[in-house]
Amino acid sequence: MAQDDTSANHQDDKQRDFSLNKSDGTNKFMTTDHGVRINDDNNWLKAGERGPSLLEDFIMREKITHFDHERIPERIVHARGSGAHGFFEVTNPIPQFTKAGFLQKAGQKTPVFTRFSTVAGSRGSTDLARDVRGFAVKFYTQEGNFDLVGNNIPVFFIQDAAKFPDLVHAVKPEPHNEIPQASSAHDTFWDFISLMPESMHMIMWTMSDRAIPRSYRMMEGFGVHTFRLINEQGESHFVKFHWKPKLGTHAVVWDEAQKISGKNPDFHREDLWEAIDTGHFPEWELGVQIVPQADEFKFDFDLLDPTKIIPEELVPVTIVGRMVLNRNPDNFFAETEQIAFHPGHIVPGIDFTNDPLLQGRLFSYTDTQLLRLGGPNFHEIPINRAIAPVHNNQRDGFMRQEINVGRVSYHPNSLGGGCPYQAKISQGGFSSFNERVEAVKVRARSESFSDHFSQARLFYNSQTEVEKSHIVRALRFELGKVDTTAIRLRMLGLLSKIDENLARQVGKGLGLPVPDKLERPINEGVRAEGSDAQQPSEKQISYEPSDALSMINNPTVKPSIETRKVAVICADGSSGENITDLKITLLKNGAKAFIVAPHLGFLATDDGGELPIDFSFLTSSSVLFDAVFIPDGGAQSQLASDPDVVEFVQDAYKHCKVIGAMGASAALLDSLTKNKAIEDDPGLISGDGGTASIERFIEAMSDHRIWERETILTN
Ligand code: HDE
Repeated sequence: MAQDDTSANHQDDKQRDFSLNKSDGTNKFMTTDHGVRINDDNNWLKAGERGPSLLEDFIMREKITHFDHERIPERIVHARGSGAHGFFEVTNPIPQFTKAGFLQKAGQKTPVFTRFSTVAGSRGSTDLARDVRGFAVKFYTQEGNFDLVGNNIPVFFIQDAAKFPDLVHAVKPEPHNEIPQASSAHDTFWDFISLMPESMHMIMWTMSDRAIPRSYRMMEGFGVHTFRLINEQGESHFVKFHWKPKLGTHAVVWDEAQKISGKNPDFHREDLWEAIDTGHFPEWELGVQIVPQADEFKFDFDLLDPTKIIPEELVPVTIVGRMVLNRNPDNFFAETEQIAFHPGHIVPGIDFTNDPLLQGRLFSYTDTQLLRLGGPNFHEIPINRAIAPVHNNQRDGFMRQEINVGRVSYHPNSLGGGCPYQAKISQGGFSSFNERVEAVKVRARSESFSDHFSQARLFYNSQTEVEKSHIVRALRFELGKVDTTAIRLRMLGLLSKIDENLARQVGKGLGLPVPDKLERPINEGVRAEGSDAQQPSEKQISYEPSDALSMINNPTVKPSIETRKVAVICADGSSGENITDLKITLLKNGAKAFIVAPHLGFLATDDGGELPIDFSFLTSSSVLFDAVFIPDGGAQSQLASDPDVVEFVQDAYKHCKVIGAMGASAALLDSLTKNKAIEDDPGLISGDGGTASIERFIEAMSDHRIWERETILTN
């Protein structure tokens, strides 16, 4: 529905109002859940001071009972996550493609809540697992809630929802011993994958650094499936949704990820929280790839196949708006845990396609909330409530909050004046796109879904040499953790269908030859083009490499050090002037310096001053920072003999981070680089600590990582 002006303006002002449900408990008497004031919260009612506790104590029984019931089932997938409030603002309205009210006018704002997550791990697992990241956005629009429940990877492992339980069973900890947690590096996952050639494109993405982001704020997001946009005339266009991060798309390296998992498993959660807390609001642009209905069969791949992208070179991404996350939740459980996303929460102007993965999801998400949130009234939980008015004849059920008055709860009715009325399409009533479907009922996969390797190859070929080597190493790691040789061999066979050299390199790491032929049976029951039912397709489409698929060449990446963290390694006697100059210049550039020293408290600087120390070498680690700076000042010999300091700097070096060593501290760099010349490495900055050297340090940092160093290190 095209909104009239009044409601569109109203939408701009509308905030989600939680005030009725908020409570901070300050300056209030403690009461029971039923409002009786409590006089003693420390002692259970007893028969005598040293006697048995009495069952009669309704106060303590209520307290303990509530506590016993505090946990709800964690999400079966995407259990570990973090979220934030914000808004979506239209910058380039697209009424020609969609009648969705929230996309009609430039400047129009819609409140959102966004939750990021890992997939495989439990609620308490590490943020830095090698995994897909969920990227789920709830738009509270005037026409109802629209959930864009996507991932940071634009394709998926499987083509049909029927295989989802198998995929998840395979990747979760193995059932006999519940090992390993939040990791795909084990036999059952790779057993399944090695029998599912359709997963090969997604595997290339999950083995790339996309699966170990530097920050949730530095990830792209994708709606994955092809959806439809429907305009006022009822015309349909296919659409793929993209989120492009303002800070660029960046990752950590695998060794770093594993160390972060030990040093700070909340690394991403904390990063998101701190960024919002300090006013560095994370921001993404929302882009759309639009394909006219008439072009449905124009491509060499099927638009309905969720293991395929539409290369941006074929259909460019048009930016329609931006999302800013500007408020942390007040309560993790109430908001981040209880939010219920559903790809079936759509609004007029947006519609589904027959993507068989999407279709299965439409069933799954309500079903899971019924269990997880305890019944059919989860839409009444504050974080899930629509700002659009809700009226229907749904009634009762566990934990019903609304008191529906009157005696009418059916339609049609005359006793209630016919209310609530059904809306005509012209009044904003939802109507599905009238797609013609004439078909035979079958349990089958479309032939057009059978090319499993061309886009996997496109992805691999679009990576820089450094990124390719990370994929090789990730596969060596993951398959190296697999005990069953037959599974490793099957994977090498599949990889060779993507790229012979990739398979050979992985095989070298595993000490195994690449098999000539794919072992049977593979992927039973999934039809493959031009062959019997068990072999993947031989069809090959050749694509031009695409920069949008690389992280290093990604068009979202611009030189910036905004919100980056620098560890300033100090000991008593370090140059106060160097440290202060660096701190000021970093702040001006939106980044921050933290003093790390052998002890906490205050640092005695060379000029007789004192500076507060942020971390000791015990409470922090190189992997928690983006760069390292060692000021001048005579503390070098003290630092050089401290193994914690040496490890700190060596890790930064190994992880391709920029290291600035001022004055005499440069000697520390010599010992790092051994025989390699410092001049060859643009990320090793020495100087006098003055403005020029600090500027060179910042400039080098703005490239995120010094990837050339990997080549220097391995040669
Ligand atoms: Fe999900 N997925 N999924 N998924 N998914 C869930 O819903 C499911 C899929 C995604 O932050 C569950 O509330 C099936 C693709 C995200 O709360 C569950 C299939 C994509 C989140 C579920 C898929 C996603 C979920 C678990 C195959 C990317 C977290 C708890 C047919 C486009 C949302 C819950 C949040 C969560 C089912 C595949 C994204 C069980 C059956 C493809 C981001 O309903």
